[in-house]
Amino acid sequence: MKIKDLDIIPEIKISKEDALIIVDMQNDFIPGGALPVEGGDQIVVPINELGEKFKKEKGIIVFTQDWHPKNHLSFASNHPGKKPGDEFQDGAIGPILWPDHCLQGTLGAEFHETLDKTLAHAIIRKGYNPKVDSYSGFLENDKKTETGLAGYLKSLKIKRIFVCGLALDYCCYFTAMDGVSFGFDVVFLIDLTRGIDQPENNISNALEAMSSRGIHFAKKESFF
Ligand code: VGL
Ligand code: ZN
Repeated sequence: MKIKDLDIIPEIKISKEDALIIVDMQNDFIPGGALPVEGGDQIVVPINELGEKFKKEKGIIVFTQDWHPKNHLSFASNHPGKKPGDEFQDGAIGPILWPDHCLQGTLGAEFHETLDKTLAHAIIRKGYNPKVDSYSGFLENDKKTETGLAGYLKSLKIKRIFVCGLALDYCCYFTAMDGVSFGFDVVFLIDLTRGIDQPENNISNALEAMSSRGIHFAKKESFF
């Protein structure tokens, strides 16, 4: 499935039952960082502009932040003989190994300097257990440890979430899919994300799975 084949919601009105989830807009995922996502720099300003709109319409805005310790088992450097990009699946780590990225307290883990940090009502950190990766903003990859995001949104009576940020086929994808599991209406903002596309066809598979799951797609222009 390709981006151009998706049905796009033409018009969206934001209410206070809506939340914008801005996933992992951190230096390490932007070109020049440790795990750069191609074009990641192009979505910062439009995300800020949509965030402003959410703020005006009283929607809730949450940032997620990948936040790993040095001994995190998703890093190839913690597996002798392995390199970033190698396929690897062991429990809650995989399907590939990553370069060291988003180390707690480093510049790489900080939000991109152009991102408007004042927009966030809450920031959810994830990936701090060395043995368990956490792509989703809701659930760690063991599929049972919650980050608290679902409870936070439910306590605020949020019904619908909009997912954008990095990377399309990892943290945005898993956040959107888990959003459905937790009972939210999920809208994926396809022009406000960029993907890694490893292993092969990962983006296309993610789009297919999200469509089948009832996730909707929209663009920034759907709000303006
Ligand atoms: C991510 C790979 C490893 C992401 C985080 O934000 O999509 N991808 N850690
Ligand atoms: Zn990570």
